[in-house]
Amino acid sequence: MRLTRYFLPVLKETPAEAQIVSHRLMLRAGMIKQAAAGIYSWLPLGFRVLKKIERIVHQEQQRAGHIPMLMPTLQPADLWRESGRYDAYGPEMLRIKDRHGREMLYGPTNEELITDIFRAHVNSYKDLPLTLYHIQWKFRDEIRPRFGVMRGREFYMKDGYNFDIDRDAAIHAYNRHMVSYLRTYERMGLQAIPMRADSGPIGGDDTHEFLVLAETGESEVFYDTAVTDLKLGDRHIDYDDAEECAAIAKEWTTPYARTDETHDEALFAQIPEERRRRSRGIEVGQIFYFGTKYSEPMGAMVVNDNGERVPVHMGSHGIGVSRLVGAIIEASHDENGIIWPEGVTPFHVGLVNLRQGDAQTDNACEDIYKALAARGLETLYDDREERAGAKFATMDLIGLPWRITVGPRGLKNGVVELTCRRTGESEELSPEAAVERVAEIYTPHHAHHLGLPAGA
Ligand code: P5A
Repeated sequence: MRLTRYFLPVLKETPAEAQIVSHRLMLRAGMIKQAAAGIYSWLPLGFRVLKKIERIVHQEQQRAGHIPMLMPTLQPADLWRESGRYDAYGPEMLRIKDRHGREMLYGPTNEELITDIFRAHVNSYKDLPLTLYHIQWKFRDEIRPRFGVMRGREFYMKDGYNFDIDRDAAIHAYNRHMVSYLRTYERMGLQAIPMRADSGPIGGDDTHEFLVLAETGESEVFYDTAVTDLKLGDRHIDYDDAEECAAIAKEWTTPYARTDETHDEALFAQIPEERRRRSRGIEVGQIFYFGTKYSEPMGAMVVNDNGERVPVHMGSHGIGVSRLVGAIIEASHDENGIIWPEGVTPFHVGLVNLRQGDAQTDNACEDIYKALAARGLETLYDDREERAGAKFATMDLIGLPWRITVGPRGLKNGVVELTCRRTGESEELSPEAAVERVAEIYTPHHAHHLGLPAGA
């Protein structure tokens, strides 16, 4: 993408209304624009990051064997009366009447809608296990929307629902989600710690939230630093293997890690003092096992292998896709701007032309731009007639992890400069070698979708 043809409305001033760094940087980098309190338009740069995150979520869900679909944002109120949640949900639910006076709502979550789909089509244990998910906009009329996309009213969520014959099978689904979530967050360059939490309006006793540690987080958290040493890395995981999933879930949930809702001071005190931490975190996901809470009142039954009709055991599992954009920035920025992890960066590399209009420099940039594209790399080419300082400031603000800088002086010696946004370190290379290096850096990130179904 050539910057002269793009839409990147960066702001020079720091917007006064933004209280936390991710909100400030998203506004300054021209990623979002507020439409109403807690409701945002995603401008092109923000949209690219949102889509990158969404893609990782899709890939990891499908790797775990979960099936994508799409449900609507508007739902009939009657379904929620069946589960008893229509009144229980309270003023956070946006209630709407259509022209015929029918009561509708903008879905804050989809347990009822998916249970209705299930009961219409599935009758036998032979069709289980089944996990369906979608990524769709949700609406919660939060009393205090704030921090930009972090606590929005309209927000983008991945929500998945498992249907299993009994508790054991549903607990496997729970563990499978936990493991796939750990992988999902790691690919985004985040450490998200599963913490025992409270289930709130979704219900059930088994629930974990995934928290990214950050001073600006809305949740108070208590943990043993042993949990922060854990990493999945390149481990091969067989998601159908219940024992393997349970073992990984146990590894992550054995060290003490809880939110203030479930915190137990006596248990916490048993951890060696040097490993005890009290901090804040951003909740980027939550998983639930709630058994037959929805299947029983809504009649989602299957015939088991004894010929009896039994309610299915269910759980639901959410990832805050739009919130993640803010959470990643909270975890990865410096005083000059955002520093995108390679897995979610809106463009893989920035290309800076130091002497726009100089034929040799322009030609070298064009060649590099084409060579990067030929390797499947997305480049933001700053082809504006601007001072070098202004171009660097824009690149630093929008946070592309790698930058290739091309100027007449370097070209005289046959070199361009490759700069790492995170460390600030630069190296001089031939244009070909610079392209090669960037391609190498992204190879592991591009390899992730291999072996997945089309569309993943
Ligand atoms: C699980 C999926 C649920 O709704 N039902 C379907 C369950 N869980 S949850 O914890 O309430 O939400 C899942 C994740 O969505 C994000 N989230 C939000 N993001 C931005 N703004 C909001 N107002 C907001 N509310 C929830 C969180 O990341 C949460 O973990």
